[in-house]
Amino acid sequence: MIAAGRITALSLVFALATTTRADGLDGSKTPTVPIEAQLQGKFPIHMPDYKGVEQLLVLSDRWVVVVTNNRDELFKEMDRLSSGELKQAADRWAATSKPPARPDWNAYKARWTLRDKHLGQARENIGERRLGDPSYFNIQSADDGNYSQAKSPSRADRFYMSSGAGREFGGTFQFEYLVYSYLEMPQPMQDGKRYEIRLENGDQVAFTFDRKSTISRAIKVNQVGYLPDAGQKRAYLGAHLYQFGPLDLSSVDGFEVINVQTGAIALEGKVKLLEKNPKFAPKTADENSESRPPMYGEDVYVADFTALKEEGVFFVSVPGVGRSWPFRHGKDAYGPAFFSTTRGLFHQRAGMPITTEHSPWTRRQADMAPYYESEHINFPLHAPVPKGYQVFDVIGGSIDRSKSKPSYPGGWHDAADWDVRDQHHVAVFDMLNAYGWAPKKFTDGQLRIPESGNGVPDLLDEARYGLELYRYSMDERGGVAGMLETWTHPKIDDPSVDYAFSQRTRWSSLLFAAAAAQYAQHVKAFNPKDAKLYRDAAERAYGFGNDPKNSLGHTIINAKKNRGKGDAYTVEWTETDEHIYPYLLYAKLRLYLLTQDKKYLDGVPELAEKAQKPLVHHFSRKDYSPWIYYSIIEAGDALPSGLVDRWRKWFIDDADKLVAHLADMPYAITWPRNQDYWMAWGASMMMNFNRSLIAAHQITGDAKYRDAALANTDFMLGANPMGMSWTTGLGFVYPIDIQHAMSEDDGIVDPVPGITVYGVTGGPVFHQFRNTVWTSAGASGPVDFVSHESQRTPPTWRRFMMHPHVSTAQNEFTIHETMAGAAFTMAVLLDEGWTPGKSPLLKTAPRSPDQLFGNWYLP
Ligand SMILES: [Ca+2]
Repeated sequence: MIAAGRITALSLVFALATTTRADGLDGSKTPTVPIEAQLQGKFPIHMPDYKGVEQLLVLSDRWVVVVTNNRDELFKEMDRLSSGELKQAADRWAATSKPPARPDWNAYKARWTLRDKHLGQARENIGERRLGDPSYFNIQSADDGNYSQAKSPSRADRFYMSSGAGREFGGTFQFEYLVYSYLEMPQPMQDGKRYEIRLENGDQVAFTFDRKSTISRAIKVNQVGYLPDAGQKRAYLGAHLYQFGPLDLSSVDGFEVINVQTGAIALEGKVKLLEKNPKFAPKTADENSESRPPMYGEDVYVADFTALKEEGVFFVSVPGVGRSWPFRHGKDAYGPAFFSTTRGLFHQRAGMPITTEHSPWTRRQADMAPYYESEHINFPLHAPVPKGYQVFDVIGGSIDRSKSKPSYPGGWHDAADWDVRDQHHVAVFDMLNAYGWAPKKFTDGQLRIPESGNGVPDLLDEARYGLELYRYSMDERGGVAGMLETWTHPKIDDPSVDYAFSQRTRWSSLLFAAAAAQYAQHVKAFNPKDAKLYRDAAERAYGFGNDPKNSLGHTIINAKKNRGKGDAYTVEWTETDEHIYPYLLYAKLRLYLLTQDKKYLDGVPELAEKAQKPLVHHFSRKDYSPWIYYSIIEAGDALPSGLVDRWRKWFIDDADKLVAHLADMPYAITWPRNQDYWMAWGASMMMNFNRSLIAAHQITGDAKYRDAALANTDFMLGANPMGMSWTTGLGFVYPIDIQHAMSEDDGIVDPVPGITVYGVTGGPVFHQFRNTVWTSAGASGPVDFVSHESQRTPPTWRRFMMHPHVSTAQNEFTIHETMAGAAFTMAVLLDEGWTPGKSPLLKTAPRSPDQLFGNWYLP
């Protein structure tokens, strides 16, 4: 995770990183492809003809959104107002920002000073306000008699969105800001007819309104697919029109589910209203429900197609609205998503480059060698970090260059940048548990990774890679480090920073021991030698962690202010037994399960009593804490039945509590309806809730738990108010310009697939957008461009704005907070016998930029 403080430095880094690389690792020659033909069949997704208009979003036969981007005209006008100074500054910065040139910092500053001086006036001068004025638009049709004479919309509004960083004009625009013109058609469009919308400035878009080819963004489906035995299969209908309120769908009647290959109607049904403009439930009994905020700003309708039996690729077609994105319906629906999300981890591998042999998304190896030592402590996950503790000050202030190891292939880069930390073991445990429940599903060659073909299921290979760095960090005592980090957020190839391991601690060693033991248990059947290597490592790490002599006790950690460049200071901390219990419990259980040696179970019942429980703060749904206690159930035959029963009950109770939320939530997810807070940093990543649900399903066999996990998954893959798939590369409308250095630097517009971003936070629109786009500075003070107050407070579940640098809480991700839960879910939902050989995945290339619909997402 990257803290907010790095933003200025990062913006600069990204501004610099746009040159073509000689070594071919920037993707500049990577071909792009359109959406797979097999997903479109007889009903290719209709692409309008654009002239000057950037995108058209159809909502229904009554409402469309014309998206425009006026940066060229705006830049020209600002330049004119600045008497040519702006272009000079922007050109100068563009020319000097890339090495080996010396950056012209005056030009860097002047671009933004001049922008801030003239932007407000320039927006007035180019007539941007007119983009919310009905008379600015003319709608005509050659084949719909209602529009034989050009008509203006009956109502219109304009709305602002960010589609990411502004990279042209020397970065003058921090945002690629888009104007969404909401237009109400004076008469409903007719099925199969062609329409043309002309803007007063001559821009235009022509399109067909057809319920079998025109995507309606108001129809929200899981854009990946549905399993035939899912207990509930839903498309949701609804949209929020800001000052005009919820999209009116009251006249909608039936829907059809159509097979794209045969063209046949596989299922028909009625669209039903679930709830009009739902609000959050009261937080307390005495709170008035009317005073609670709207959840989505939509009237939520549902097209329920649970009865669909036929397998294939389908879409939902709704007369008067349009059609959905295509989706798979079949036992193998999640195969491609398993491939992408697990390979998302592969793309994060530390200590190696990603080359064209394994992916079109390539990067060099991050420059981290050698690995030094430091006094940094990667504190126990369940305990608070000491007040005032600054990782960068500690590493910068205590790095010991007298001890070092060469670079080594192992571990995953955490997020947008390059550090590696053992919080990531949740991904290891997730994969190993999914494997342990259904070993036959996972085979060698499934993932197109360097270890494909080694005889070991690729899923186990990826889990091993996550562990290798920690095995490598093991010292002569058996102690294992918990983190590899430097003192700043550097570029991938910055030779001026040094990386260092954190201290070997009892808990990091025990955590590794648990994971290494579980890996050894599963790999034994394929590679006994590797199983022994990992068993030995697990036992040594356990020996270190189980020995109180290795406690840090009361310790004084050296640091220096300003990331190691300032005054020296110290931080004190005391390790207690409570810090060790959960990890000791875990290591004992996993070593028993590996070796069947009952000595490891000594003291387990007492430890299970004393150790911090799963999900209890600072444990959360984003970590491995449930897996510690799930191991008690796995070792149940050798433990007191009361203890085992208690933990079975814990999982069932937790899952029941989650399942109970489903009925309350119009968009079905296991989120409490009264919670409109604490949604950030992966908290609203609903697939993180699937660990408890799938565990309860394993324990009881009751399908309701798996169905709840499927509902969460539907929501994360597009069946949500914004119609967004929150995982890159999955579905059609996923975030494009995210906080991920590799995706920004590889020269490919389509981001690295398999990354689930934080997404909706419930928080406000980031201040740079408010201060530049909602309000622009003008010669005589700030000019407000927001057309209606409703735009300043989007409904809570619509609070996401795409940008790679300035909105970290929404656009970044981490291995443990978001990626692990997605990879786990897809692995659990994978069908036995799935291989990428049955799909074109091995040849997957980035999508063509015009088909990256997440650039134009639904507000
Ligand atoms: Ca393999």
